[in-house]
Amino acid sequence: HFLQNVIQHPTFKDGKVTVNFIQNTPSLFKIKLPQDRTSKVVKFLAEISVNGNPDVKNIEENKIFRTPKVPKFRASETHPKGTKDLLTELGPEKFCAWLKDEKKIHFTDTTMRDAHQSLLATRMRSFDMLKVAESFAKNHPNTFSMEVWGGATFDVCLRFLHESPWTRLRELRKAIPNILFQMLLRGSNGVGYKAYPDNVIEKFVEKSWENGVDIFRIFDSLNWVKAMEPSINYVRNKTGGIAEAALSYTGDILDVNQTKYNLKYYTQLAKDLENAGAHMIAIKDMAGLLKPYAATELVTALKDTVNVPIHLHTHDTSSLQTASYLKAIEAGVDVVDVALSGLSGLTSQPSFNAVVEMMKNQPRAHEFDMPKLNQFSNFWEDTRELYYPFESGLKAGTAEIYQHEIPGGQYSNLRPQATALGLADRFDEVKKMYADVNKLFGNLIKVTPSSKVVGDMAIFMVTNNLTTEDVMERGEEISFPDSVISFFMGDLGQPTGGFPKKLQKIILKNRKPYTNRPNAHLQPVDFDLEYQAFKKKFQKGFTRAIEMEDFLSYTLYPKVFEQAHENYKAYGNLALVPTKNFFYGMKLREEILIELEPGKTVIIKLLSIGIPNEVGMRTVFFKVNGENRFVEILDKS
Ligand code: 3PY
Ligand code: ZN
Repeated sequence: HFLQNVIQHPTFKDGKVTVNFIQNTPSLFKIKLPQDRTSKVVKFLAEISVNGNPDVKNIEENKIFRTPKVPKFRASETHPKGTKDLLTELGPEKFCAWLKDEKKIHFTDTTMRDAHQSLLATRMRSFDMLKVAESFAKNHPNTFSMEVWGGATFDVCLRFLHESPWTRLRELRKAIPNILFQMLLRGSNGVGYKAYPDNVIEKFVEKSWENGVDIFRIFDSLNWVKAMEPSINYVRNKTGGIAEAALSYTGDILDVNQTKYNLKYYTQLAKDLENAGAHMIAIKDMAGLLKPYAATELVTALKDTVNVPIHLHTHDTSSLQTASYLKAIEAGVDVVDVALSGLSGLTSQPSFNAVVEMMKNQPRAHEFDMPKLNQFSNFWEDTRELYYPFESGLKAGTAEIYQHEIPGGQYSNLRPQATALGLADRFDEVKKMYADVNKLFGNLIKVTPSSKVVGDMAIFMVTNNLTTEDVMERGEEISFPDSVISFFMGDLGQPTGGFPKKLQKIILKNRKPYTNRPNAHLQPVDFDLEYQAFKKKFQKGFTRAIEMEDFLSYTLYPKVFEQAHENYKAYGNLALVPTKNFFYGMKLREEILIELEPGKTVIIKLLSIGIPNEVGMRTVFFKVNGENRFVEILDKS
């Protein structure tokens, strides 16, 4: 490249070369890059180093990061047998019977899904997960399951991390073939915020199983059994996996004044879900409201009511939830959800490490190699530093949760959402309004997406200085947020006890709501036709064959997929870029290694960033595998 530049330079062509020609002509070192994988990744690094990652706000200059250490494991040995092997051997029914007979308490590790969704706005990258995946699988094969997929991770993977969620799942499956994988499925809403046609959910379930999901935790944001039934059936009929149906817990069953969601309500719901075909029942305490003595009551009652194993999920927002686990374990719960300590506590799950210690030398103890388990916690504690701009800001447990009931997974998003709208100093009002809106809406189960509707309305009311009285008295003049209108139309299903009629009229104005399943109104996707059209549209730019999985991503999130595709065409596979450089670019003289594929590594060193020229372009010089390269980047500042 360099010689080409010399030969083609006008001075050289005119035969006017002097001894200082090379020294005085820096453009000779400007080597145009071919559009290969290396060039694309270099272009990305140049872009982020000049303009920053648009997803990252409030950067601390000169922040020092620690180097996370991967706990040792034997790479050459095969994976020890785990629950995945047992499920393959027994099938879902017998597997669940085995679990019910187990005396030991079992653990689901949520580190790679709910923990970072609830603490770090879902930004955990596959790069960091894959670093420790094999080591975890080989060191702790007695983990019951790992929640690694679903919920908000699908959307965030594509939208902000520029990764394919399907590739994440496959890569993790390869590294962890022995432990059950679990995903969170929002029933008829899939992994989105609205209902999708039934045949899309069916295909999604089938493909999730094929790519590695074993346990499908299915919930509905209003606890509407009708909305969960189809997903339960798809898991039963289209996969060899486990249909775990969830009762989303709200309120307080021990409070005699709270009559809507009482013990009877939950036991009936569990019975209905068992009758609908659930292999397991989850208590999904998404806001961390299930207090210790309520856990005793609920787990005891559920054990008396249904014959399937009970799985308990909570968020430690109040810092009280380890006590609830103790009570639930005493009452016979089969599995509890925990997160490795470095990513546990507060809006995340209780600490895996601490709960194992709590049970040591007790009848239901489950032995883990504690020094090793603690090393994994340290890995995540160090890795977490890289994600500091996404921390929610909550520093201590808060009993306020019992008033506002904001789910853990929403809390870490609501504050930035409020801040972006200029409500940073009014977040207390937003939380209070969240509770007021819940009351106004008739006391809802609040979990994605119904929780988003309540959050949107709360932010809307605080922004516009509206009270609940204003809404009831002069709501006819108010244009409500789209999500609120859609909710009152019935787009997310029917809440227990129905919608408050007067409010529904105010919000819908002259539109007529419906009461059957939202999916019943949706045209099924014609897979033969639409998949072919999709392939035609997107094949250009793909470096591999397009798959049905890509089409599903597009069907769920069309705009996000298109953007991710454009990004892929420009920069290639960004999941390979180390997290520090993905979020913060490169520092001058920094040298990094990127493994483009096993055995093919590029060494990239940032040499200099030039000053902007008259049109704002900066020339960024690198050394790439020992060769000088440059990229021109528009400075957007
Ligand atoms: C999700 O749907 O993403 C949740 O985590 C709900 O709790
Ligand atoms: Zn959760």
